[in-house]
Amino acid sequence: MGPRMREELLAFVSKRGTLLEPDAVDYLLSRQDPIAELDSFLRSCVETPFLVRLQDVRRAAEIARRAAAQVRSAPLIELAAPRAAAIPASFRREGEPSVERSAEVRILRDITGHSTCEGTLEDFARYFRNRFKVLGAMLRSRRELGGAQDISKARRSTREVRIIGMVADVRTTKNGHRILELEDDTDRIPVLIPADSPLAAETVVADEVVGVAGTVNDRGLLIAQALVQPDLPTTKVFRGTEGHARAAFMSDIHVGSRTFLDEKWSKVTAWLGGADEIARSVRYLVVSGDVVDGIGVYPRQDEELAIDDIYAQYEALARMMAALPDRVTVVMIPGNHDAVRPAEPQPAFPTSIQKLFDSNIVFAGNPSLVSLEGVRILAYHGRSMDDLVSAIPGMSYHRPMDAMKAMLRRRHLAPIYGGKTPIAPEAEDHLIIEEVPDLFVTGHVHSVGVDAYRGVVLVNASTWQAQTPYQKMRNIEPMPGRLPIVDLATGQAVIREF
Ligand code: D5M
Ligand code: FE
Ligand code: ZN
Repeated sequence: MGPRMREELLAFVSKRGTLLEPDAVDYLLSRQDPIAELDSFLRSCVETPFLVRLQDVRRAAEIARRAAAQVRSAPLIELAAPRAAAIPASFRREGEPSVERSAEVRILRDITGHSTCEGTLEDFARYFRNRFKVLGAMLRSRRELGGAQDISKARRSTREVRIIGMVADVRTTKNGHRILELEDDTDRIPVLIPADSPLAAETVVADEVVGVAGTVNDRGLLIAQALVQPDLPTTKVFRGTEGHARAAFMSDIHVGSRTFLDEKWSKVTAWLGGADEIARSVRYLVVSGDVVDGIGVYPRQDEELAIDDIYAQYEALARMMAALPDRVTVVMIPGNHDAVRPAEPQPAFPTSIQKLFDSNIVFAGNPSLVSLEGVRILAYHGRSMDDLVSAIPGMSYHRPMDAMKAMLRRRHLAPIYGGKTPIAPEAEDHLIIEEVPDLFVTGHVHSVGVDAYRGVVLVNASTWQAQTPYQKMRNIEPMPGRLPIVDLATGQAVIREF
C-alpha cells in the first residue's frame, strides 16, 4: 500500500490518541482495510491503549476470523419448563383484563447523534463548567443555600457564609477531621468537617458539587455547619400508567461468554412466553447493558469466550430476543462490554449491529431517559459503581441500592472523574440527573435488588452470567438469573428467581 495510506493511518492513530508500534503499522498496511481493522480493534478495548502492539492487532484479526466460521451454525436456544412461580399474591391483581394496547416507547434523552466532543483540553474545561453550572443552579434554588456567595468573596467574610463548589479534593487528617477543597469560577477554599460534627457521617466524593454553610476562621478555613447535596425533592409521587402493563428488567446477559447461563435463560424465556398471568402482562423488557461479553475487554478474555466474534455474539443475542413473545418490546442500552465507544455517555449500537435484530427492539444510549407509556425510566449500565464502591466506606457490590441512592443524592450518575469510569467531555454533562425519573435502573455489578428513594423506584437488574474466574479472583459473588418486574401502574416491584 502506498505512502498515502500510511499517512492516513497515522493521522487516524493520532486522532484516536494512541500510538502504533512500527511493526503494527507495517502489518496493518499489508491488510485490505488497515483503518477499519484498527478501528474495530480499538472499539473492542475498554480504554484506548497507550500503545497498540503488533500482537494486539494480529490477535484481534485472528479471533474475528476463527469465530466467524464457528458461530454461523450456533443452535437456537431450546426452551425448558419454567420453575414454580415465586411471586407473592399481592402482586397479582385478580380479574384484570390483559391490556391490548400497542407499546409506547419514547426516548426522551440520550447522546446518540449528539456527540460533539473531541477530547481536547478545552472540551474538558467546558464539560466541568457545564457540570458546575447545572448542579450549582439546582443547589442555588435550595432554601439552605439562599444568598450563596462566590468563594472569592466568602473567603474574606467574617460572618456566616454559604457557598457552592465542586469538590477538588477530599482528605482525612490524622485526627479524623475531613478537609474538602471546594472550587468555583472565582476561587478555591478549604472546608473543615470536624470529626465530632453531626456532618461527619456524610460522604463526600471528588468532583461532586455541594453547598456548604459555615464560618471562615482566622486561618482561612471554612468550618462547615451544613452540607447540602442537590438530592431529589421529597414531594415526588410515582406517576403510573393507566393500563396494566408491567416491565421486566435484565442486564449483563454476556452472550458469547462460556459462563453465560443458557439454562436459566431458557427458563426465563419459557416463563415470559407461557400462560402465567403476570408473565402475560409484561409488555416491556429493559436491558441495561453488557448484552454480550465482547472481545478484548480484559486481558486473556479470549480464553473465556464461547463465541469469539463480536458480530456473532450479537447475532446469537438477536436470535434469543427473537424467541421472546411478540407482546414484549425491548429497550436495550450498551454497557462496558459492548461494541460502542467505552466513554460515557455511550451512544446506541451502530446500524451494523441494530440491523441484526427484529423491529421490536428499541436501541438507546447509556444512559437514557425513556418513557414507557408515560412512565419515565432512567436506564444506566452502572460502571460508576466501581468508583463509588472504592471511594465510599461501607459501600459494597452487594448493595447496589446504596450506590444508586448516592447517585440520586448527587444528581449525577458518575460523580467521580478519573476513576474506572471513562467520561467523554461532551459540551453538556449528560450524566447529570436533570429530570427526576419515576424509575431508575442499573446493572453492571451482577447483583440484584429493588427499592425506592423519595418516590423513585430503584431497580438493579440481575445478570445471566455465572461467576467468571476474574470475578472469583476479586471475590465478586454474582446473583444471576433473577428477574425484577415492576407494575407500571403502581410502581410495585417483585423479583422472580429462575
Ligand atoms: O463487571 C462484572 C463485575 O466485576 C462487577 O461487579 C464489577 C466488577 N468489575 C468489573 N471491572 C472491574 C474493575 N476494573 N475493577 C473492579 N471491579 C470490576 P463487568 O462489567 O460485567 O465485567
Ligand atoms: Fe457485566
Ligand atoms: Zn458491566
